[in-house]
Amino acid sequence: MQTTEFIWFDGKMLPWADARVHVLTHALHYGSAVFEGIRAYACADGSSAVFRLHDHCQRLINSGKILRMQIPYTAEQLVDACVETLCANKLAEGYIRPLSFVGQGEMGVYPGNNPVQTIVAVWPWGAYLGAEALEKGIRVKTSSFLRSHVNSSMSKAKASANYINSILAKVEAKEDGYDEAVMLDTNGFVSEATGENIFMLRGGVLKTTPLASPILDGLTRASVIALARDLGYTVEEQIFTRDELYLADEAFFTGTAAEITPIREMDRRQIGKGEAGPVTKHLQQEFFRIVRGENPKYAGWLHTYRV
Ligand code: PPE
Repeated sequence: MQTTEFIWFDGKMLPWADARVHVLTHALHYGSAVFEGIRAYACADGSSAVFRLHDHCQRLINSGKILRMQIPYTAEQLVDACVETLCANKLAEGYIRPLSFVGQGEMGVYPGNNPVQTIVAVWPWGAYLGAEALEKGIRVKTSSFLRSHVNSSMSKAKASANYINSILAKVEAKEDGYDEAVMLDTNGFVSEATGENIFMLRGGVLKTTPLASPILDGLTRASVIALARDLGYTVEEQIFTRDELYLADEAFFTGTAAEITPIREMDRRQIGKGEAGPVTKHLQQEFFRIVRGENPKYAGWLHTYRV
């Protein structure tokens, strides 16, 4: 990865190499941490825009609430920490990773009074699923691993521990020669990918998994639902099966890291024409205009700064 100079650590701006924790940090043993992934984009006028920064910071606090992990900052303070870290690193475009974790103190599953510590790191991060993915689409497979039941892992928390489920699926998919995994829920319906929500288009209707499924309440998902409706598309939040996806005219993933990534093949079946479809391309194009501050209608989604 491309490193930067500073990491925000509980209010202090530390040199990258000095942002360290002890090996008996609770989170390292039990996964007791929550995080965010946020993107900042360079705009044509020389400023930069962070996409839905406040919403991401609020989601971090919400994730903590679900896990009974009290994060000692307000969303506004976290917003400031993110912008400070971007500016300290003179990063006009890149990825922002806030993380709150249970620190060192007692060992054992019960987190007790161990401190909750927070960091914000930033770094340049290109296309998540490879340079060609955004344009040409990716190949995916149904994972043999199910997304955890809604009452097993709390999917609405972006909790580090949840990602062992994603890692199992991602490694399997990559080792089998695919780019990403589509995960089914414990009822057998499509849920999401290892780090992305999923949309399919069939017969002119866009469908995405409902929040009652074991999925993260993705901010890109919510933004694409709103954008698609504004553009006149019909969007339904509805469960669907893997074979409905096989017959889709178009399908794509959404996520901060993955942005809007078309799916061109699933389980060795071509999706639509086997390329990024016209609706996917339309949404992609509008999405990239919005995040770069080129559509004033959605300026409310952007937090601008200058390095
Ligand atoms: N589902 C999961 C499981 C998930 O991890 C993400 C984001 C999403 C959906 C989409 O959420 P949103 O970013 O709010 O639209 N995954 C983050 C982590 C990726 C990583 O490998 O790290 C991300 O995209 O930043």
